[in-house]
Amino acid sequence: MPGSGDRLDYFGIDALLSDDERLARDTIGRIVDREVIPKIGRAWLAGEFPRDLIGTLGALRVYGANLPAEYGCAGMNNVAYGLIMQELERGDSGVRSFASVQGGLVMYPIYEFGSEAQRRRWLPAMAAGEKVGCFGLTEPTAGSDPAAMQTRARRRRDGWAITGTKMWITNGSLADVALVWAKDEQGEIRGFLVDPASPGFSVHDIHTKASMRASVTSELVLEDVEVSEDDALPKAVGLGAALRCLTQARYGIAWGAVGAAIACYEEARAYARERIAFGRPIAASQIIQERLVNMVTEITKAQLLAYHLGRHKDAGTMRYTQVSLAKRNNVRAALAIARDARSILGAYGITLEYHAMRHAANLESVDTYEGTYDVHTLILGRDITGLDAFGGATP
Ligand code: TGC
Ligand code: FAD
Repeated sequence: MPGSGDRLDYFGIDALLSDDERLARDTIGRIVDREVIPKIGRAWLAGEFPRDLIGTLGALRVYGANLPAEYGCAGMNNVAYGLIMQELERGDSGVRSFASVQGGLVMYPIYEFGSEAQRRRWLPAMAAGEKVGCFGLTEPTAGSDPAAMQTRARRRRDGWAITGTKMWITNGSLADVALVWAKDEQGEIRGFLVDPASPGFSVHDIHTKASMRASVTSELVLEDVEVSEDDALPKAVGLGAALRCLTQARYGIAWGAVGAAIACYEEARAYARERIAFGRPIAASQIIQERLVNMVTEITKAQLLAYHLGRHKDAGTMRYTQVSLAKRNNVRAALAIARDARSILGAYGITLEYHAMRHAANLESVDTYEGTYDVHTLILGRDITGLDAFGGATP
């Protein structure tokens, strides 16, 4: 019966995939089953990113898997890439986040906005997991509105000097290269590849998170950090360049959320079939069945959105507003499913032996980062009405 097996696929999306797409999904799925799921609860509790995964996933060319093979990447299509993100987030949002930032937010801009020398220098090493990147756009006082950033890049004789603070930066203290966005003296936003070992650069990890605990999140402080002209991304000029990177990461999140939701649904279904209350499995009660059916319905809708979005991306017809719709819907749906799965598990659901609570806590971050639910509402509202509701008034 569709949907009763190990992996939920109620509408038979598997049959729409090519052999290569299935292979990518199943290869990474097996790694996640073996290397992530049995260990991640402990890492999450300890507040540690499982660093041994960096090389494992690099060897499988997970990072920037949709970038060309000539730069050492896997050269996969975007549906295969999305399925990989789905599998990683079935394990943990922090693991998917590591790969999203590495591939979508650092390798993609180097490929898209970088010089040939920058591509050759960074992409093969990052694809292999030998070098790690982070992406610094958000600041302590500018998140949803990155145009309000305070970080400044001043021209020097042979390069630039950057001063400012970036906040909530995934992979911050793991990074060998930080892509930092700053405004030049004309107010134009530019992207720079900054060496974290540079004088004036410091990184401070954030340890008080109750979400995304198996992920490194940091503050980056830059005090007059010198960056040579060779490390400025020549085509990363204007806010639109930074926003195009976000589109890549948001695309992966739309798929990743499906993975987290499937993990929670499968756990809740299995538990409900075993758990006896009032002399019968709780899954025999109408209320529990309705909740499981609602999960299957929302996951199926999210799967179809992600799949169709991926086909659009491969055809070159994807619009960034469609990515907003999929990210907004799929993450909010996954969050609701994770919370509901947690409650079906009763008291056991609050522990890290089960996965629903960890996913629910992580998804709070996913709902906020890469554009909050509200920001995507306003992006879509602007698209369908032609009117901008973001504001602009001075408080
Ligand atoms: P706006 O006028 O909307 O845009 C300026 C230009 O950029 C174009 N554009 C986009 N292009 C591609 N993709 C997108 N997503 C784009 N969004 C906008 C736009 O068409 C325009 O082009 P042009 O030619 O007309 O100049 O600029 P705005 O200042 O009004 O921006 C508004 C807003 C809210 C949409 C935008 O700033 C935004 O998306 N804010 C949310 C910020 C955000 O998502 N930050 C994420 C930081 S990174 C992160 O969270 C990583 S988490 C780890 C992980 O990913 O796993
Ligand atoms: P704010 O922008 O201050 O928003 C606060 C609230 O106000 C939200 O509910 C928002 O929806 C609402 N709001 C804002 N504007 C409006 C409006 N016009 N109308 C209605 N409501 C509005 N950033 C990076 O650059 N790189 C990273 O690697 C990165 N990793 C992250 C990892 C984690 C775990 C987290 C939690 C965040 C990360 N971020 C990163 C930052 C993230 O992108 C921002 O948190 C996000 O963009 C929201 O910004 P903010 O937190 O400043 O919230």
